[in-house]
Amino acid sequence: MTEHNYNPQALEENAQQHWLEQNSFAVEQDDTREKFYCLAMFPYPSGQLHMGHVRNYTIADVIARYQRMQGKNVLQPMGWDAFGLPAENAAIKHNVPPAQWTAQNIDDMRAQLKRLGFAYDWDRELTTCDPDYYRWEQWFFTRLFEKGLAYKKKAEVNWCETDQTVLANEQVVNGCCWRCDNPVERREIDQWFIRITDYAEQLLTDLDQLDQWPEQVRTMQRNWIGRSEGVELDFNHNGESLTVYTTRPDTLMGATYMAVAPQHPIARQAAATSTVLASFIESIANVKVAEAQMATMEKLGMDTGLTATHPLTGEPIPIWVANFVLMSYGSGAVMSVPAHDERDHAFACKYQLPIVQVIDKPKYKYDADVWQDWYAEKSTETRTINSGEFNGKDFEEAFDSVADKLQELGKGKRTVNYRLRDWGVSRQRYWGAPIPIINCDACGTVPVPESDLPVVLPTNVAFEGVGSPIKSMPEFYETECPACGGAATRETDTFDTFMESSWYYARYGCAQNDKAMLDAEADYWTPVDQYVGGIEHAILHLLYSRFYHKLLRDEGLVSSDEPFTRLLTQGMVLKDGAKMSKSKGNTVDPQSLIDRYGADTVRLFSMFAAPPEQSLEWSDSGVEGANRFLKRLWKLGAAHIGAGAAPALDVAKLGDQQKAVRRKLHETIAKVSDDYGRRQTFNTAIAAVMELCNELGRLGSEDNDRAIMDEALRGIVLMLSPIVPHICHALWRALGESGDILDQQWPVVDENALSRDSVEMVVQVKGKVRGKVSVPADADHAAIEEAALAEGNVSRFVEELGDYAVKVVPGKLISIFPRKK
Ligand code: ANZ
Ligand code: ZN
Repeated sequence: MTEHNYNPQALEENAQQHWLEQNSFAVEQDDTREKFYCLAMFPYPSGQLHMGHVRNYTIADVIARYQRMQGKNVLQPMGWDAFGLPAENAAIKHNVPPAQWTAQNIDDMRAQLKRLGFAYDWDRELTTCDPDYYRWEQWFFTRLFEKGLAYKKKAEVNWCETDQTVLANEQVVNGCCWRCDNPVERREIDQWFIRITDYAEQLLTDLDQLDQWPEQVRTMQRNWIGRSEGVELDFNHNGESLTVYTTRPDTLMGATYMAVAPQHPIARQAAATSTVLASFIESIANVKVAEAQMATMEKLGMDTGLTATHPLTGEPIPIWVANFVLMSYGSGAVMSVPAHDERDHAFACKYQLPIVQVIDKPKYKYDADVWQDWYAEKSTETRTINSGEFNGKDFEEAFDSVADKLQELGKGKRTVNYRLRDWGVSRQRYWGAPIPIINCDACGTVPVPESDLPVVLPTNVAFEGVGSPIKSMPEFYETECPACGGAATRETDTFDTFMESSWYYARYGCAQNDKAMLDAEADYWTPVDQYVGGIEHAILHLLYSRFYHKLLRDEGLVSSDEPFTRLLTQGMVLKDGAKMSKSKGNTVDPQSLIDRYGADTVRLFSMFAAPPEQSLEWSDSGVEGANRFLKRLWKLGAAHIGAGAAPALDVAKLGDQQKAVRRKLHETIAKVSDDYGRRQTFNTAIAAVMELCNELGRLGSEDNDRAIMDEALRGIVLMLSPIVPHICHALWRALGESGDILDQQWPVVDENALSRDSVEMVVQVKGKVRGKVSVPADADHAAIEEAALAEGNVSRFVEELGDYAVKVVPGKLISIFPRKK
């Protein structure tokens, strides 16, 4: 070892070879130690690692290694989210089967991850397109089917014409496909659904348990679930009830018209007798936009000529068909209160329908301009008007009394509604797990029996167009009905790939088990103690996984309620202020950086450049800076080690300078420990270590100097080892240690080193700084005062004061001022 031979390529290969030989990261259940399960969201095997991956996986690796040094039994696995559209697109483009393309990409990316030195238990590696994995998903789906939690229905869906597939609501972004960005249409198709709505309440209330999740993510989920409390009430139409859902029963006396969705039975009924109405309904029902877009569309409607009877006044109210009413929410019909709902108001103005104000805010005058500011308020300041027996009430009083009245009359009941819809899991694409269902003319939908699972997706396929090849493969879909033995056909749709990613974290706990989906070991490892991933998954993946975990729990497969105890959402990697991405052509290839500087430099830069939750701005000079620091560290180590074994520390003989350096060392340990564990700000931890390294320049070559240098180097190497494990592995060995640094105890603070024998205090006279004095740390008031007055400059100003008083702020300030007469 010499000061100038920091050779990351050789040294990193050496460390990785050692870990491989020792199988250093393979773990098993161990009930004598606390377990810690650290996981980063697994990648889609696109073929190449990008800087976002590097950042994501480095953050998780640092946490995993740190926790291991806390003495915990740490699991950190890795796998592949291997189904999905890009493989099909590549197949069409390059004429290779998706399975082959995917396998090749996985091999390439695995090699890149290994080169970065991540502490993965590769024995648990899993690939979601492997039948050994998806067979359990198919099995679980048949369990859900038997419990009535999976069902098929014709449903209007979001359809992407470009990708030829159905999209979940979560996959529609601003009315466009989340993948290809083309506008989404509405279509009616037979679909499989999973009843996530049965779990809406739990998914909402259990968010309260997740106090180690970013508040932002919890809020997004809360809004997505969209719980509202209201009343379901019946208007009467020709002796039949026309049910509406409202969150504002307090405005019931202001309902001046009804609006129904174009698919509502009343709309259909009216259409039968009017061709004008029929063609209008047809035109608005077939609008090809996603649900979210409807809110911003122009409001269109038409009078059906029918009326409904108001449940309290008995007055007839006109029924309109309107494009803003959704058939899939509430009852598909609304009572419109144009004075207090913006949408109803716009509609009433457009079609000249009556507007009756029923809420007033006595302090404000009704005025069309300011009215907009409070007309929809749910407040204790408002009072009901024009509402007969309900007049003079604030929001809650009016809500309750109208709700009670309706309940009494048998015309309404309080209900809770959720915006959340059941999860549509069918996809018309090829590269996914086949839905394990057989359609039989005699028996209907029949789940594939467990003994016939998995239903293997044929991988030797030719792509001719965008359509799924298995839809034209009789050898795949022609089969026998498991119930009656008759001829039947398989489902040719495949699962949404979010199905695979919703439970993979649990499967890592028993990845090799070929007898069961999950087992006791999987239950031991779950929940994940630390999950790391992008904020873009705040709803989709994180909501589905939470749901799935509860399904697994209710099947008796895990015993916890939630899958991820602590969540860290890392920020994006930017270059010149824009997100690094292939489409923008501003990517930096991690591989070329590794080739040039080594993995430790890449890891150090990505942890040093920003706190993990914030975006990281790419900087070439930052990378060089990281590399320079590692060279310096190497040099520091080499110089010290080259000078021979260090003498033992003699605490009794420490000089002031030496004490100061040692204090800095232990202050740094305290700070860095907090940065790693509680704050998770690794950038400030690194900065503190760098500062400490500078401080070491104050040491000379006396015995105690060398002893402190030895102590400090060991501390630094230990503290940096989660971030730059290779160089630390080498330095640890060079310091004469035989054990693995991986398994060392995290350094502990020596409280004695922190104590200061003397403290420096500022002296003020009449509020102005007049000097500084150094006093013993345990000096009493009299001694401090004496020391302050002994200062020449201070005594000069004190003389001018005459009678004076002294105030002491311990450890900081001595303030001298004239005594009031
Ligand atoms: C009368 C009313 C008066 C309403 C008022 C609001 C304000 P959330 O909170 O999202 O649950 N609504 C009910 N079903 C609907 C459907 N199928 N399509 C479109 N809108 C529907 O929204 C509940 C409110 O949305 C309900 O309360 C209803 O309008 C409307 F000053 O009823 B409200
Ligand atoms: Zn049958």
